[in-house]
Amino acid sequence: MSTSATPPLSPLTITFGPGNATLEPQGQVLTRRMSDLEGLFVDGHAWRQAVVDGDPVVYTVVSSPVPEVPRELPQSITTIYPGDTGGEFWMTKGHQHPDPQGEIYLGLEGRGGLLLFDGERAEWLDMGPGTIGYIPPGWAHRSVNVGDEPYRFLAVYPGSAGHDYGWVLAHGMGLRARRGDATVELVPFGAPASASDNPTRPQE
Ligand code: S6P
Ligand code: ZN
Repeated sequence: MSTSATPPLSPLTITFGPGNATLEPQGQVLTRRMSDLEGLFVDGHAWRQAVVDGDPVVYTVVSSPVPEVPRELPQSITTIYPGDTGGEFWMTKGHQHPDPQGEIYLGLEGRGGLLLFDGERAEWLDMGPGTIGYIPPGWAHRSVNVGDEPYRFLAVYPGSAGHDYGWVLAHGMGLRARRGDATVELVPFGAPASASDNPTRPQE
């Protein structure tokens, strides 16, 4: 199987490829570049400059062939590359599941964080190899690379859950993860970008 399979599926094994970066057999592969992340970083000037300066790949999502349909349990590996834009660590778009169902993440490589937001309360879970992060039903979720190497995790989620990206654009994620002196600094979602991160931006 090399793309999405059609149910009913026969029992199968799925194995990790080299460096835990791929799944075998493999389904869809998604590549998210900086230009796909418009409106997500608080510093829009830094985001635009990063698009002009080569539009780097921020993350990839490699899926197994198990399809996103009711009763199936699809899996995927997300790899977020290291970096920051205007001081804000590189991250996934983030989404809500329109059909509120739980999901689990298993950290595989690198250092990351799982930011969760239920519309009122935000939670941050430190993630690394061997950590299981549980996403309860109804919590929007975004992953962040807070290290210097690719951060990689496996996700397993109900096939009927769906993905709503507009919810995050409308409601935010409660917090943002910024590069601090020694570690990650969590700041309120609406906090402005720091001017020193972007020398081309006029001082207010
Ligand atoms: C799916 C699961 C992950 C994300 C992936 C990319 O429910 O949460 O596979 O899709 O980490 O994030 P996003 O927010 O771009 O879908
Ligand atoms: Zn999800």
